[in-house]
Amino acid sequence: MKRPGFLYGAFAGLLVTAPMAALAFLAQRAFGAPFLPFDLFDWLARTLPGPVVTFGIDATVDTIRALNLGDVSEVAKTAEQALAVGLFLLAGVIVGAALFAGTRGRRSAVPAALVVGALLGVLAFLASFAVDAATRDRPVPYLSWAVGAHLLWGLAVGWIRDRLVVPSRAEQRSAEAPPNAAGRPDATARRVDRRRFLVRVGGATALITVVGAGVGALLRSDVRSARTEAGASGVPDGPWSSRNPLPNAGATPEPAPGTRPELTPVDEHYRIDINLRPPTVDAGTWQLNVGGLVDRTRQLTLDDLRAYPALDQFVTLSCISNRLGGDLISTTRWTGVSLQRLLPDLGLSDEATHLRIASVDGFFEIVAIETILADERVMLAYDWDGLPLPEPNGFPLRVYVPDVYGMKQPKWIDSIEAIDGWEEGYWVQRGWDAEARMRATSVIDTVATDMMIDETERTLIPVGGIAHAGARGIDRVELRVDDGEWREAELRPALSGTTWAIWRYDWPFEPGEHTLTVRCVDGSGEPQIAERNPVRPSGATGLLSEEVMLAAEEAG
Ligand SMILES: Nc1nc2c(c(=O)[nH]1)N[C@H]1C(S)=C(S)[C@@H](COP(=O)(O)O)O[C@H]1N2
Ligand SMILES: [Mo]
Repeated sequence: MKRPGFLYGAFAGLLVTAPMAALAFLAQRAFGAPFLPFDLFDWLARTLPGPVVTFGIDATVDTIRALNLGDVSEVAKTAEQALAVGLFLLAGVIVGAALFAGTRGRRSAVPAALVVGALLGVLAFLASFAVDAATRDRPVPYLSWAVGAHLLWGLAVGWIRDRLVVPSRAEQRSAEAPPNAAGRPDATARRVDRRRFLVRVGGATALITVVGAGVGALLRSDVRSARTEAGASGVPDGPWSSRNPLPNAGATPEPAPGTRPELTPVDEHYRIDINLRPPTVDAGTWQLNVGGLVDRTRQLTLDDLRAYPALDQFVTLSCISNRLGGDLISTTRWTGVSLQRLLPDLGLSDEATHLRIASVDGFFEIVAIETILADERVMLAYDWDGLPLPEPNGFPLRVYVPDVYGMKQPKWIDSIEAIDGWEEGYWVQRGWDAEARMRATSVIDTVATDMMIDETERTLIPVGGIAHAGARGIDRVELRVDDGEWREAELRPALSGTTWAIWRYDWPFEPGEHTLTVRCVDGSGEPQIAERNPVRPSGATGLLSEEVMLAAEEAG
């Protein structure tokens, strides 16, 4: 008997895995079922060694920047999602090939395929259970779902394999009934039949894939937006910034035309985390578990936390992976409860020196109690710009610690454990800076050649951008044209001591080609580091330059 080889198996794996992914996507959109390919990818991202993961992230970000694909955090998520689906298909191809190869001598591949399917189903469930809060919430239906889907996968692959078996001549001769009306076809005829069969199966699976993915994409995600709901019941009239002037409204200088918004619209705030889809947390059942070195464990609800005096502060958050001049930095207004205020009510024992703050996605960081006692701005935040945190940014609760990069600030937190020593946090374990203090950075957002200012003697080009140095503030921003002197820019008062400051320099330019370079000095008098360093392990350093070409007729 001639058995189809592993290449057929690879193809069968692809044919069956593609519609399975599409149907899983449909199930996610229709019922909010955890999406296997994403959960597996997220599990890999947590489990693989730090350098491998960081290499993957670097390669993605480099590609996005090199090809100029746009918003880094958004495009990177999409690229990772595509990669997750690609890897899922690849796994299907490999297991399909292995199944065909491993069942060579067997009459039927179905029993083996079912066993493999069941195993894969359980593995997929375990991966999902490890990374996805939705799976932990409803383990039984999702276990059945994962095992059922994989059993079907096995059944389909096994069936294809059995259908592709070509009987030998001797077997055909001894066969009691002719396989089809044409009499006794030889192996060549069966091979043609094989191809026809595969084309038919391929057509059917392609159809299921396209329809499943298409309907899934059209469906409005069933997962209700907790932010909208909480916002509807809690806060009346939309974002805080739509109802209030910024604290520095009317201050001078005005930002140069083309400077980024001083307050980032919340839906444009960058997003970085280890999840392909943000975890959805049910605000109704969510609680913050406080344990470890405490007199007794406590469960705090969102209402408990909102009952404390609210602390409002403008915050610029940046990712340690932000490249020089990159877009992984944003500013909004955070509201929450100061941890300093909350601490006495947590019943910490005397040995407690640190808090281990952990999230529903397995992310965690350690905050020293000393830091909390020294700075009332360390807080548990529940609102951004006057509305509950958006799901991608940590709904319902996240931590804020001034002066350190985003990797130190868990989102979606659900537990605080008092411990008696420092530990490495999630990204520190994976090779990033233990302190992760924000580097000073300054960026040219705009050289507004279309908004020149005509004076009697000369014409000025407004140049402007931002400078940021964690909670140290910005003392001075300077601009240099070509190899000239450093000239001081005007500084707009920042929204707070922890936000970026907008600077502006009205440049009395000369026509020609110029290089503009910007640098800053932070509030403690420390100049921005000019030496170039990559983002890993401690955040990017270096000065940014902008090339401009000004034709003679532009001079007034
Ligand atoms: N639970 C959780 N919190 C997290 C992360 C994460 O992966 N999981 N990523 C951190 C990183 S690296 C950054 S830069 C900030 C980004 O916050 P944002 O997405 O709201 O801008 O979240 C931090 N908090
Ligand atoms: Mo980050």
